[in-house]
Formats: sequence, C-alpha cells, structure tokens
Amino acid sequence: MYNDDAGRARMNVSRRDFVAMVAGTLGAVHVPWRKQRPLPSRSQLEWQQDELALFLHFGVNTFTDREWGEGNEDPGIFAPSSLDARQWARVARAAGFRALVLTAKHHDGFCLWPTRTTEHSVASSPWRGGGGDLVREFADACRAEDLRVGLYCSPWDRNAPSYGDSPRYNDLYCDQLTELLTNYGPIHEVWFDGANGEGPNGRRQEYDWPRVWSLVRRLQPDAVMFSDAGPDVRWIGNEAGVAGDPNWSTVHPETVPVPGMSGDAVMRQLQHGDEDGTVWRPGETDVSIRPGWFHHPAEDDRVRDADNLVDLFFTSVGRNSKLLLNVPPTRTGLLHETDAEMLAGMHRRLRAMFDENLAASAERDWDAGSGTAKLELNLGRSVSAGIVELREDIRHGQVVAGYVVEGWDGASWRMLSRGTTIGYRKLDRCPRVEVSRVRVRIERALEIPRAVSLGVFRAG
Ligand code: FUL
Repeated sequence: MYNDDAGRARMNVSRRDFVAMVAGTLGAVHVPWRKQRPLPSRSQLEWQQDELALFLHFGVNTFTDREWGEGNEDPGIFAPSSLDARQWARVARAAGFRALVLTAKHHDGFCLWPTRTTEHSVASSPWRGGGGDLVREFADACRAEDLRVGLYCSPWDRNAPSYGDSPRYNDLYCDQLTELLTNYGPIHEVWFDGANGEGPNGRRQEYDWPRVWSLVRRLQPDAVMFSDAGPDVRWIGNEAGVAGDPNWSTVHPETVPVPGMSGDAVMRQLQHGDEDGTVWRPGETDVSIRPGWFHHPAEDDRVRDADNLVDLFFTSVGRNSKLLLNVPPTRTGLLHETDAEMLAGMHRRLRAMFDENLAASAERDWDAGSGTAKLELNLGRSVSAGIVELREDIRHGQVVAGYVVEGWDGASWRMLSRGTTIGYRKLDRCPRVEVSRVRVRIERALEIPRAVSLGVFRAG
C-alpha cells in the first residue's frame, strides 16, 4: 500500500526534531502533542482500503417509478423479469469495486427478503413464485465475486402499522435487523439513514439508536455501521459526491449524537470532521450515477459519464473518503447497459491514470536538517506530472494539516499543489509540467507523521 518505505523510514525522526523543523519553517508554530490520538479499527481500515462500493436501490419504487414509496404498494408489482444479482456483482468487480450495499428495505417498508416480521415482502410477490429471497441471492453473488456485503434497512417504514408507536416499532426493527444479520453470513457494512417520519397514529417515531447499534455490534462484530452519527463511518454531509476539504477522519461524537440532525455545526462536522476529534469516524461519500436513487426510464440519458465518475473519485477517494456510488437495477432486475458502460469507462480511465507511478523507483531523501520537514524524490529523469498522490499511514492516525508539493523543472521549484489534510489518500490534479524532482513539505501537523508517501502520475 505504501510505496515509500525508504521515505517513511527517513521520516522517523524524533518528535522534538520534528516540532523544531516545523517551527523553523513557519516561525513560532506550536505543534501540540497528544498522548493518544484516535486510530482506525481493523474493520474501518478495511472499509477505507476498499475505496469503491456500489450502492443498489431496488424495490417497489423501481416498479412505480418513484423515489419514496407510500408504503401501500401492492407486492404484486414486484416482478423483475430477469433478475440476476451475479450481473450486478460482475459489473461491480470488473469496474474495480470491492463492496456492494443493497436496500434490503427502503422507506416504503417492502422487504427484499422473506421476513417473518411482515407480509409486505418478496414472499407476497410473483417473483420466483413467492419463493425468492433477494438478500440471499445478493449475498451469494457478492461472495461469488469476492465482494463484501452491505445492507441498508431503512429505519423509516411507511408500511409498518407500529411505526410511531416507538417501543413496538423498535422491537420490529430490531427483529428485522436480527434476521438480516444472522441469516446471511458476514455483513461488512450496515447502512442507516436518518429519515424519520410520523406513524399512522400521528406520532413521530423515536428510534432507539443505542439498542440498534449494540445489536449490530453483537451480531456482526466486524461490520462497520454507517450513519450521520456512525458509530463507525459517518455520512459526508451531502449527496453530491464531494467530501469536505479538509477532511479529518476524526470527529467529536457529541456534535452529531444521532442520525438525522441538521444545522451548521452538524454539517461542518460531517463534511470536514474535526482535527482534534476524539473518535475515528471516517466519511463515506454516497452519490448516485443518475439524478434519482431508484431507476427511472426517463433518466436513462442522464447517467453520469466516465469523466464525471472520475471526477467523483477525486472528490471522494482522493479526499480521504470512500465512494459509495449508487447504480440502480432496472425493472428487469439488471443494471442498465449505459450505467455498466460508464462504470467500465471510469475503471479504464483510472487504470490508465494510476497504473504507473512515475516516482516508484525514485531516490528518496527526507531532509530533516534545513529547517523544513520535507520529503524529496529524485525521479532520475524528466517526467510530465499531472497528478500527485499523498498518503499517510493511517494505522497510526491522521496528523497532516497542511502541505505543499513542488516539482523541479530544471531551473526552479514550481508549486504543483497545496492542501490541508492528507489521510488515507489525497489526490491533486496539478498543472502539467516536466519535472525531474518532486518534494512535499509538511507545513502543519498535529504530531510527527510516521509516514507520508508521495506518488506522481500522468494526467491520464
Ligand atoms: C436517504 C433516502 O431518503 C433516499 O431515498 C436514499 O435512500 C438515500 C441514500 O438516503 O436518506
């Protein structure tokens, strides 16, 4: 993962030296030292290393052409003609995605598995003669393609009669989660949104989040839980595909204690995290390849193209986030060929961009003596740089708060990019320029970065 072992080793200077170096660069800068900064769990690390996950919105809305069902849809309309979850998984895998998240239940309450908790499910539909289980087919397809399995079970349920009668609905919801988390093998991500409405009794449902989170933790200890409030992975604060800059993986949990909160402080925390946050809760960027989350035939010519998807990669994965890209199956039960084509195009472009790190065999020099904290790479030849990539070794936390990357054009150092946070992966497009050496100067950091690696790529 880190292509810069030598550089990392050289960065292993003493804490006092580093503070002195940064102070030397910037004058009287104070670099605070904290005893224990938050670190990612193994599951959070794996979640982030996957980089790309595919989101699948599918259900009765696919057949009514709506975004939010009312909850009174006839299960008889759920009749995909040639559903093949293996096609979803194959398309995802071929495009470099490593995990999938399916809407096991959306706000309309229709369950894609034959639940014991309600008749409002695939068991009442004509699909597979009422004997189908889409969560099973989905999980099997993911595993056959070596992809991780994620499930979204909407807390807001417009079909359940008990919704709004808070304790009763919370029991039902926990029963549904229990089915999903015990009958389908290892689940890697459990996805919760913050939508919250009133039940038939006219009362607003009060969710029991502590109960839900501890249930998931008990049943699937290795799963990450996503919501505005985590607890493992946070929403990035918008559905436009753009993570905040800066983007810290740490947050103050008391700012967003439960999903569904609004306000400036909440949004700021979701988009940017907090540099002195007390828990590790990296941001996930969910966005759709189409205007809607569900498939609508009228949007078939409004699919994001491959260049647009590459831009999303830069503003999510390239900003220390993970991209959860929604690609909704059509009424046939297959991904639309246009969407599949755009995913393949995105993959081809990303491979062309990142296949060759022009700095892979560069000589590295960590300069700790001249009053600047910088990593310099001698490329040994002149290359046309178009993209710079920075990484911190986040197993040791996230600490860089300001950096500059420069390239030597034969006569002088030219600025290629300047930024704030790095984290797991930071990608900057830079002016195309021929350079034979590149360097990154860390201008501000919370403590000594154990490892920062620098890659240089063509613009693609
Ligand atoms: C939101 C929902 O209301 C949308 O329909 C969609 O599922 C989105 C991903 O989450 O909360």
